[in-house]
Amino acid sequence: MSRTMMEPSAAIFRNPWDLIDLEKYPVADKNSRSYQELVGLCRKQLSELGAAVLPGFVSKAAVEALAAEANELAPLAYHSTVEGNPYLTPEDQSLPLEDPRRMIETTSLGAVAYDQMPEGTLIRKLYEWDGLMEFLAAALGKDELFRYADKMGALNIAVMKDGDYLRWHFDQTDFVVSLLLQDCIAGGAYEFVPMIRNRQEENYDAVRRILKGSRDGVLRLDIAPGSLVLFEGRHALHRVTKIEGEVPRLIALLGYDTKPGVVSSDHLRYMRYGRNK
Ligand SMILES: O=C(O)CCC(=O)C(=O)O
Ligand SMILES: [Fe+2]
Repeated sequence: MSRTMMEPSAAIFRNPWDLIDLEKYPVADKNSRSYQELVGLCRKQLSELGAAVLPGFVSKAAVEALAAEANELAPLAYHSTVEGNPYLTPEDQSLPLEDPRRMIETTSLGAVAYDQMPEGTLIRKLYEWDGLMEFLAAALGKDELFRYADKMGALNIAVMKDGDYLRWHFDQTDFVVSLLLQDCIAGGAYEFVPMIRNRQEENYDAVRRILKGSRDGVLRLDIAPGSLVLFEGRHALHRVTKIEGEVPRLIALLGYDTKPGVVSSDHLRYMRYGRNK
């Protein structure tokens, strides 16, 4: 990353909280009433929808600086094309073809890994700030959160270019925190079906209908750059529709876990970053 790009932003955003619109989102002031109200609002949205959206979480100036930074990092992204089912399980040929576990689609996207982001970049400052992590724990209703300990997977910038697509899937983790940095010209919509499955019931019929094109219960998150999204993706089927046009969709994915020291598997690292070291 060139120093000319870094210096002006670094001067304006000395502290991680300088990136955040603190008037709207008083995340630096744990003891205030407005902090507690914000936490309450997030919990309510999460329990009703499985998602909480905080539009304009980072200020306009901060989005510009973060997007500029992400555009500089984007050429480092490893692009992968992976076929699979929504459960990310190996294909089981004993199942009927109409079973959603056999309904294969292709995901294609790029990822800039945490270890490719220089120390001191704005996105790292934000992610590495304990204050944000504490706020997220409260908003997600967890006692404590830890940054994901994987040197590649902890923080990612997903780079989705013309024709890229993130297929319908369930997450293997309880939640994802994302910050959209740059939107594409067309496509790239975040679609989801809240609580289509739960711990007791897989609801394969409903999943199959969505995979075959039904719009029954499908919601769209209409988010602008600068929005922070907390999403519980284990029970919600979700996807990002195909990107169209020359401007890539850039989104930061902030990894946390309720346990310390959690890392990714070798297999997943090879798939997502094309390397293990
Ligand atoms: O790019 C997004 O908005 C969602 C990413 C996602 O669903 C995932 O990483 O599992
Ligand atoms: Fe997901």
